[in-house]
Amino acid sequence: MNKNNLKLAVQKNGRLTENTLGFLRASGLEFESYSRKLFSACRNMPVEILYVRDDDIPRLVESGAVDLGILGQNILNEERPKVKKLLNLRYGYCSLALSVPKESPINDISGLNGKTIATSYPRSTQQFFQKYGVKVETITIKGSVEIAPSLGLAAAIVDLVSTGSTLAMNDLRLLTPIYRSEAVLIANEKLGADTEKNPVLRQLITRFTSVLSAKNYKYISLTVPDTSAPRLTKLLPNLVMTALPGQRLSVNGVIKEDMFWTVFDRMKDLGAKNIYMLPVEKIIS
Ligand code: PRT
Ligand code: ZN
Repeated sequence: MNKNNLKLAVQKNGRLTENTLGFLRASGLEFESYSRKLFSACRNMPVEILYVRDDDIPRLVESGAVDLGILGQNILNEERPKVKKLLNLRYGYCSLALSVPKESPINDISGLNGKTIATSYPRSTQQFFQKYGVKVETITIKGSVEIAPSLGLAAAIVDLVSTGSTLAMNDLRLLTPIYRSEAVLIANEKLGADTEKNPVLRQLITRFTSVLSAKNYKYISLTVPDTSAPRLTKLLPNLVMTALPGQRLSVNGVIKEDMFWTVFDRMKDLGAKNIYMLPVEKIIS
């Protein structure tokens, strides 16, 4: 390892690993990774990737042992390390949620007054119940929190949920979400002052944001009769139009994905044909 290289800690082997490595590669970082590797030096940038347990990332970044880390927002909320959050990365989506056994008579938060809640997130749990003025005990369990109610350990659980299938499998029902989470990029608080590392950091953030903003956009391509041009320009002002034989125009450009279905029907009315929508990999502006 080289001390002037920017160091980024990522989860070694877990739910965030595949998406994180995919995101880094989409951002143009070239590196080897296989399951037994502890760190990789990037071939094309002075960046080193360290593979660690996600629980260790807050301390590694806070202490400055590494400069950057990628982990779930849920861990930040729970541990509140002194680090700077730089970006939401738009994968690893889940919610921290309060759930009770299907047959439980409890139907609202206040119904849990005086009860015990099993969780790996005691701080988030206590903070949530305090907000509602409800007093609960928490019992901290690191794995398989879902089985605590059936063992008679707790009246409810607070755990991460994504599809909800684990809840269903354990005969639990969701009472209320507590907060939403996704993967985030964090930095050591003093990193901005490191003049040696700053240019690389800026370059990396530019690459990350160009990959993230591309996720919002789609490349669209279609043809319309040339008489539709004025109305189409009104609808989608930033598209490029090129004349085709047969009084038709070829129309191309980038649109916001959430606009697509709203304009789709109107484009049909304008005689649009050969409509293609493609993902955009990167946007550099
Ligand atoms: O070994 P290491 O300590 O690094 O990993 P870990 O076992 O502590 O974490 P891991 O890999 O399970 O999760 C890493 C991160 O992924 C979490 O901190 C979250 O930010 C994010 N994430 C996204 C999730 C989930 N979705 C998720 N569904 N983390 C955990 N779960 C678990 C949840 O705890 C429950 O057991 O999946 C189950 C529920 O899933 P569904 O789909 O059945 O609802
Ligand atoms: Zn962990």
